[in-house]
Amino acid sequence: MKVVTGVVGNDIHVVANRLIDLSLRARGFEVFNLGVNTYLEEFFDAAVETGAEVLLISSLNGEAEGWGREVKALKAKYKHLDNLIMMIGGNLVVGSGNAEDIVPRYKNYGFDLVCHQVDLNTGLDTLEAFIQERNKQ
Ligand code: B12
Repeated sequence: MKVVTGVVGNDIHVVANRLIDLSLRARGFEVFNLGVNTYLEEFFDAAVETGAEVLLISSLNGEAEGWGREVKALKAKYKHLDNLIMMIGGNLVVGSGNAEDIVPRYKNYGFDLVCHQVDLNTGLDTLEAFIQERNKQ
């Protein structure tokens, strides 16, 4: 299964991105890693070009909050992305915040899976469970 990943916005935190790349590959995913400093349009363009089934966005400096609000409107401009699984994780706000508020907000932005300060393996287990469940339908 193909996954596009990267770090959204003007965010240069690269360590998690490298780990995400390695962990996805170890789980058998085909990874297209756009790296740090990636804009939403670039993620969607890459998803179209690669035919990816999953878009996994990372944010560490908290910028995702601003970008997240643009997701629905921007995605609607692309054809063939209706079935794209949208996942986001890392530090999803500036400063502290609690997942009970953050998760529904990001779901409303258009993400299927939201992992605020969730460790990577737990997040990827959740992704695999989500894919399995979807394949049953
Ligand atoms: C190293 C570091 C830097 C380095 C980055 C070097 C580099 N090229 O990567 C430098 C010094 C450059 C830096 C700069 C800045 N940083 Co900095 N940085 C850190 C630090 C100390 C460690 C980050 C790291 O690499 N951790 C190791 C990795 C493996 O862990 P991780 O990033 O947390 O990722 C894990 C999880 O989050 C998760 N994960 C990540 N993404 C995803 C996605 C999914 C889907 C899932 C499931 C899981 C997941 O998986 C990873 C493994 O479990 C953290 C503090 C900390 N202790 O975490 C601050 C931190 C991330 N930085 C922060 C800030 C504010 C900045 C600056 C804005 C500071 C400044 N005023 O200039 C700039 C931002 C520059 C920019 N344009 O982005 C804040 C962000 C706060 C927020 N969100 O509110 C933090 C949390 C520090 C703090 N406590 O305030 N930083």
